[in-house]
Amino acid sequence: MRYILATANPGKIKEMRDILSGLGIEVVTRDGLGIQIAVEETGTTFYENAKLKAEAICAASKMPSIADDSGLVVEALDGRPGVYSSSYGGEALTAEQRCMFLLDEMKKTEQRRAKFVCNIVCVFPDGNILSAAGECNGTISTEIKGVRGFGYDPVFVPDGYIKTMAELSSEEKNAISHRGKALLEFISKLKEKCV
Ligand code: ITT
Repeated sequence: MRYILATANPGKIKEMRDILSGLGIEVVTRDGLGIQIAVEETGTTFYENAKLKAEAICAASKMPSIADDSGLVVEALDGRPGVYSSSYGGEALTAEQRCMFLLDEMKKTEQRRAKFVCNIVCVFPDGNILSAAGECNGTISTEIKGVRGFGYDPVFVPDGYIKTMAELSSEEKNAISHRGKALLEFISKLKEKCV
């Protein structure tokens, strides 16, 4: 069975494609099928937003749709940016400016614990839904470091590492990331469903 990825974020698409193809799942992108609808993320949880995206893309493509909703949850900021990670500090900011904005906010605190969270929701054309979640714990660095990955990777140091996520290879990131863990759980549920 072929799946469509409900995300428009190129960083997510690369990681999801790498991880899923390694597990034998064939995926196509929204761009690949010319599906350009914008989905309003009106939910207040990662799960709700992932479900909204998967439902909309499944309705448009008539294919099983895998959505990822994810973000960075910072303890000292009461969980911000959380579900609003992609627009934190202002819609128009670049990823680097968003990281700078976060480092600025962190100047008010000594506490740097944070986690990346990812919810995967797959909606099938018959209405069935399969979901999975993953987290990656770590700390917020004091400066921007590394050029790999995307988003907040240059300011996130995973537990057990002294490098930021943006200094890790894609294989290293996928092995420990919130997205890698969520997709692994998703595949295991998918296999259970299909046997
Ligand atoms: P789609 O809705 O099209 O999937 P998006 O980027 O808007 O793309 P989200 O609403 O889920 O997706 O926002 C997630 C944001 O959280 C993302 O833009 C990054 O800023 C951040 N993020 C999520 N996963 C990340 C990762 O692995 N590394 C760095 N930042 C990440």
